[in-house]
Amino acid sequence: MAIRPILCLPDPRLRAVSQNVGVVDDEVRALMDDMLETMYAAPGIGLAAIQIGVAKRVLVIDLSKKEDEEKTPMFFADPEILERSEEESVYEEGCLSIPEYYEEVSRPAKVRVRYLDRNNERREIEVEGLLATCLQHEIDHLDGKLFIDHLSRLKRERAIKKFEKAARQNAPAAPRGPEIRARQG
Ligand code: K1U
Ligand code: ZN
Repeated sequence: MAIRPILCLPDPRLRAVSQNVGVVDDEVRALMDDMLETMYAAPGIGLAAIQIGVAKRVLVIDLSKKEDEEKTPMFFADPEILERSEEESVYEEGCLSIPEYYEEVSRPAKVRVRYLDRNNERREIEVEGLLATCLQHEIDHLDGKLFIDHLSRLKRERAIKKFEKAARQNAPAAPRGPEIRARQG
């Protein structure tokens, strides 16, 4: 198992649409293990494969709160939302790819989801509460969507600008070409 770097806004790979895996084999299980370790280390309650740069429709979730609490990891491959409730619920969401930025998002309160589990068994679950919110947030990642896409245009553009600026400031300085040195010398 390995902790992998998490991509952050404005990395364009976060906008990729991920591909179905079809079968959960040892390679997909190894990816799930790396994702789980990366999510626990962050820490977070969910992670989609594209957040570590892998464009496969795989996600992990663990909503257990305390470090000493027994871990309850959930593994999903090729998830599909079959039904969404009309009723919505609002939750203040965060995202490991948009660090230290939180906003309220409204989503369907209940969803029915079909997926492949870690043992390649096809399953269907109906979920509500934080699990419904987190699953929808992670499935959005698989479609290249971020939670800021659910906000007003003003809030979304402000957030994107903030992270673009941070990325520019953290970027290594461009190497100076000989013509610049010649002009200076
Ligand atoms: O997908 C991600 O970026 C992970 C994200 C999941 C999520 C959080 C809240 C609502 C919907 C989806 C996170 O885990 S952000 C971090 C977080 O919520 C958290 C971190 C430590 C302890 C408890 C929660
Ligand atoms: Zn996220």
